[in-house]
Amino acid sequence: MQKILVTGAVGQIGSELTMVLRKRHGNENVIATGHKRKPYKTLLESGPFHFIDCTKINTVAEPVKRYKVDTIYHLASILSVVAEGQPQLAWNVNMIGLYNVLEVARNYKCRVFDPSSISAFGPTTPLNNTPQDTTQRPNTMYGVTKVAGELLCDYYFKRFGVDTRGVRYPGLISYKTLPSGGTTDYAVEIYYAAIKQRKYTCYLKKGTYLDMMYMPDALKAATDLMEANPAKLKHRNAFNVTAMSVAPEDFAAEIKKIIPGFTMDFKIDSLRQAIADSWPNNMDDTRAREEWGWQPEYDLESMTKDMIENISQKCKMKID
Ligand code: AKB
Repeated sequence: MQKILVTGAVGQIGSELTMVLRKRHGNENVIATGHKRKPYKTLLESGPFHFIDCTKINTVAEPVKRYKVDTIYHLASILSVVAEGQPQLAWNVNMIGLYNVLEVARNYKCRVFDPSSISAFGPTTPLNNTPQDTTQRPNTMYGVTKVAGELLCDYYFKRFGVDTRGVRYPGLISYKTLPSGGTTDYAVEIYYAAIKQRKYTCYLKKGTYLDMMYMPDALKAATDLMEANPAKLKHRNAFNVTAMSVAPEDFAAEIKKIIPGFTMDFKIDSLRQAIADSWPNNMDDTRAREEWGWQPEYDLESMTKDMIENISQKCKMKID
């Protein structure tokens, strides 16, 4: 039986991944950890929860040692917009935090899942059909930490034999936990606004294509990769994975099919637009498909239907 520790368990991915892992491996075998944010009742009551600070190695090592952890899903990270505002904080959390997790993994023989992101690419990367192996010269602090993280994870695998694996996540969309401080957050906001106000003001321009993915697929990517046969992995850190390439007007058109009165206008945020413009329009995820069978289930249409159904229920609002 695996003993798993999840960092960032109160965040957008962590809150859902922890519950999936608990269902699969048993509640007591998945140790959720967070930093400051209060954990949700279900997270807190369904299994062990500890506050840790990834920038302090002892706080990471303590639960790993205590619970004899063998697998770490390291999800604690500062996202792109916050990282541009506070680059020093982003370096600390994203780099020192990862370094500490890798050191603990080396000492206690743990496997590590560490997600990278589309932000690991930059303005000189091919924008369309972005290859798995290509130019990576990001111009944001978040992107710098993600490329460095990919390299560091590869280094720990080659140098110390730590079984590190990762994916480059696109913008993630979920109705359960809101993202915070990312460039792609609009893709979640738009659904809440459509249901609550029937209108949305988008901070990215029409025609800004970005890779996106529905959360159930993002969770599947993490667990499938961690369960993949290592002999088949030619790449490790990190695999391009995508489910759809979408611009704001595509979301609006899909939402309008279910909420015909929905309207969208634009008020461009120059920081977030510049970040989005530096990221790929669509990635080529052939390597993930070939090496560990990656296959997303949701497209824009099925995701939109599911998002609208679930948010309406959550907000107790009827769509007519
Ligand atoms: C962000 O927008 O910062 C994140 C990401 C794409 O990594 N969602």
